Amino acid sequence: PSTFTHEFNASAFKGKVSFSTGIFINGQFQDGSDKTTIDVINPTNGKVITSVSEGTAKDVDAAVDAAHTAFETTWGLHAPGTKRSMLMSKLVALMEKHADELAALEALDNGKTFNWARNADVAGSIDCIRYYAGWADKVTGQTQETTEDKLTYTRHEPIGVVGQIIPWNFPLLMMAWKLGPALACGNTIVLKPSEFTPLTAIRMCHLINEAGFPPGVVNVITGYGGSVGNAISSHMKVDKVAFTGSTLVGRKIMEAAAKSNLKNVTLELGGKSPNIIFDDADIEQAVNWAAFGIFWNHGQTCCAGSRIYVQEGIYDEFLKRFTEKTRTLKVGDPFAPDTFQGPQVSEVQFNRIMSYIESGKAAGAKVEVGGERHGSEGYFIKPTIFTNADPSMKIVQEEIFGPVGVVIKFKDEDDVIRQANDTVYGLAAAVFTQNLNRAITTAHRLKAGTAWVNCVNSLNSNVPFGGFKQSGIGRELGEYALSNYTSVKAVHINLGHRM
Ligand code: TXE
Repeated sequence: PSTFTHEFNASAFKGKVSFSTGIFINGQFQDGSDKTTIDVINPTNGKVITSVSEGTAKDVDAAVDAAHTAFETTWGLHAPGTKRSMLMSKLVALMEKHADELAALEALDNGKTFNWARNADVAGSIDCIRYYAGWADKVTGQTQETTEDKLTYTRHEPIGVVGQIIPWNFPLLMMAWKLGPALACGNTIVLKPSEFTPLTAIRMCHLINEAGFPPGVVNVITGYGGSVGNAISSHMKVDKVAFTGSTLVGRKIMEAAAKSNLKNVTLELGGKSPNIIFDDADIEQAVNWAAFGIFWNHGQTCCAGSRIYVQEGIYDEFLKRFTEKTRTLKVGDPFAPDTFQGPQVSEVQFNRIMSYIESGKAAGAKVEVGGERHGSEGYFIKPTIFTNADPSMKIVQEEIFGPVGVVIKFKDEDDVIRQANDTVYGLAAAVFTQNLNRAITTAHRLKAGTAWVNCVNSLNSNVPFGGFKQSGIGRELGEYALSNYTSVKAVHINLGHRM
């Protein structure tokens, strides 16, 4: 396989990075079986950064075999929790050692700023693996009292070989969310990163080897969804598939699982999260959080607060301040220290977002700020706010996954709850108010897997995250995620009951 070499020369990070970019099976880097490659594009200028090996269904077979062997010999029930925990802690130490490099790779490949990559993505990934390293020797079953002539207990056994398919919006963080609980519980892994952002996943494979994980415990196949992703989700010897991405592909994954071996499925899908701002909110804080809610990570966040409902008493004031705040968000080079927003991840995503902006304009919504590309090179889009939108418009109903928010006026609590819940999604929701009762009752009435009060996009490794309705199945993070990666076995032992 080829080697990726890059010289970073930004004030945020200087240094040469060089590593092999093959697919990673049984601890070895190798070319894909067809010897083809995928170009990795720099979203700031549309130019090729490097190319990585393209995996195939045949490579998935080899990875699954390696994962099976590891599961039956060196991992699974053969590696005690203390050993799994120790190896995961070694990985954490290596991620800390290479944190700046990982952040620089993420900024280069995805377009997010180095600062956010370092302080959110990389820091959050380290925190997540560390959190699950702590769980690895604490995954235990229960004993059940039945009758005195019987002993019954449960074991939480690893499921086996798990497939994990992840997106491009938080490449390293989504890898950490997937690897952490799966490894802690003793599963072996075949993971596919997004074809748009494979670099940090490949770099992690080097760190996984260096940490001393037995070969085959983690296998990473770079490649396309239709080939590698489909091969994983329809594989007869993959026991579980975990996916983060679009609702459209989530359906395909479930279908492939159903048509193959009925593998266990967990999904983290799209969202169109409401952000509700009541008259009595601290308006300055509401403006700052609302901007963070929709514009952080360039709007490419599954829980982005894309529908901003503002009560009529403060609507004009909020809109004025929100528009002003939005104008101050600096768009540009991800490595410049004062940049808030870099380019969208890819040309496809850029075009998708621009077509949503055009559809909003054509449907008669008003652009308060932004509404066009930024500059003439790369995939930059100005932070955009729409008003005067009808609830049936695409910009109100569909996930745009870009820096595009819609501000909508509402009258009272019942009115806004009805509008907020009028969506096929249910990933997250936020409410801003200084009235405690209203905060809690609203949080409880919103149909969403996460309800934020006076904050947005706030995540912790020990707090579960996942969706109601078409936003997903299962929960990531926290103790809850462990149940995605264990099979419960009930053991009944007869102590003297004779037939
Ligand atoms: O996602 P895909 P795309 C949403 C967001 C965005 C839209 C499209 O609205 O605009 O999805 O983005 C793999 N079998 N989200 O097209 O295709 C693919 O290779 C198995 C929300 O980039 O869902 C990649 O690794 N796998 C989201 C992963 O699925 C398949 C994050 C996600 O890509 C496959 C990303 C197939 N048939 C996009 N086809 C979130 N919830 O955070 C593709 N893949």
